[in-house]
Amino acid sequence: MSRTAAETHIKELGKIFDICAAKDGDSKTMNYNEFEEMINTNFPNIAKGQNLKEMMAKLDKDCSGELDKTEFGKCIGNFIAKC
Ligand SMILES: [Ca+2]
Ligand SMILES: [Ca+2]
Repeated sequence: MSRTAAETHIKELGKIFDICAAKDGDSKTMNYNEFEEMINTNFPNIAKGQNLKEMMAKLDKDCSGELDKTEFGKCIGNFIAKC
């Protein structure tokens, strides 16, 4: 069965994480600089006017200082809720 449009979009979002998180050589987690660049490059309209530091702090559930893919998923979930 070929991939649906929805599945393709989900896959693309995962790819965005992989590409942005890999900037510092560790593609498993996204540090603040990577997060900021990811938002500014990919979600400038949706995230407009938001405090990115606060946003990241809220998403970072395990307080590791970086976002893993699950935490990134919550970020996307928040965006969907706002759309
Ligand atoms: Ca990284
Ligand atoms: Ca984390």
